[in-house]
Amino acid sequence: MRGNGLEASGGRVLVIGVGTSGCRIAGFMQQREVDAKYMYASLDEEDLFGKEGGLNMSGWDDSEVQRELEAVSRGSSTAFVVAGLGGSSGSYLAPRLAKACSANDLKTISVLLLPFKYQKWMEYRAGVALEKVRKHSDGVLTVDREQFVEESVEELPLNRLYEMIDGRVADALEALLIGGTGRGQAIELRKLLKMMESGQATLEVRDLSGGFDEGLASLVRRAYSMGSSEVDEVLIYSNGCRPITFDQARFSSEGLKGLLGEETRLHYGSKLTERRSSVIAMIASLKRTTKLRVYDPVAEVLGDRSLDDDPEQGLDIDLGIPSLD
Ligand SMILES: Nc1nc2c(ncn2[C@@H]2O[C@H](COP(=O)(O)OP(=O)(O)OP(=O)(O)O)[C@@H](O)[C@H]2O)c(=O)[nH]1
Ligand SMILES: [Mg+2]
Repeated sequence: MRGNGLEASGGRVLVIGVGTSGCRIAGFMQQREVDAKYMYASLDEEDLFGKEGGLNMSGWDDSEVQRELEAVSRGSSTAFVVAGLGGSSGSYLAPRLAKACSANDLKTISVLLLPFKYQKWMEYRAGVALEKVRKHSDGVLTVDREQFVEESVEELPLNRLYEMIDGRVADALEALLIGGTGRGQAIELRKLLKMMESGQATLEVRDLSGGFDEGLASLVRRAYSMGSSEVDEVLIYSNGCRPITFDQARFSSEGLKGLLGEETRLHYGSKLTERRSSVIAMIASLKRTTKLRVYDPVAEVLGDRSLDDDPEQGLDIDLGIPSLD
């Protein structure tokens, strides 16, 4: 097991895989022996196949989820809730698990995969789930699945494409959890949490089949397309046998500062592992006002207000109707 450099700050990270993608991503990380505690939850028995301690949470209420989490999270102070949104299991269970994590005083980082653009019918559910998860998380990291279509050259069958995506996300998350080895420079989770203070960040991952510089250039282009008014802070890091060199950091930071503005804070990191392949990833923390592609239309209407649990109270909004007494 590789250490995750977080022990000093309070125990092992708890990684919770939720639904098909979440369970697969967490499963990849566990297979690769990333030192963390693992928990798997779904409404679909198939997602839990071969996962020790996998929980079919169909029919569980909030208090059952919370009790389970209390037992599993003993000795951990940070949790990663990993889920794909837009389907059933992830959208339904991720908010509940995030809520249970924060109720157990865990620093909660939720990693949420957004549906493809063509899956319009999933957007509403994904948006609502995202908003709910956000309410219970210290930081939300969204991964737009669309990024993997734009750069995928070969035609993959759908299930292989999903598996490839989940593998890349696992590669990127792994680097946040394993401590710096050899020449690698540790990416501190604390820094990541600080970056996410505004509440949201996005993760972009590139494999290096087109070369390291092309991967890096693709990330820089992506940051640019997000726009300087949206991006607060950027972390670029690699995981695998290829570290980011000083020159690459210097050139890309000149480019990024030129595109995003001098005041944009940039961080670089590399995790060196024995693996032959590498990925390069970027986490961009976004200003609170940034609208993601998938958003909750209800939250949009309510703004800072929220619906009362007690429906009679209603909303304190002047409807402009003259009183009829
Ligand atoms: N065909 C296929 N689709 C997947 C796969 N993984 C994710 N998806 C799609 O992504 C959506 C949401 O992500 P998932 O991680 O699967 O979420 P889920 O909670 O398991 O969703 P459901 O399976 O619909 O309950 C799903 O509804 C599927 O459309 C996969 O391995 N194969
Ligand atoms: Mg599923």
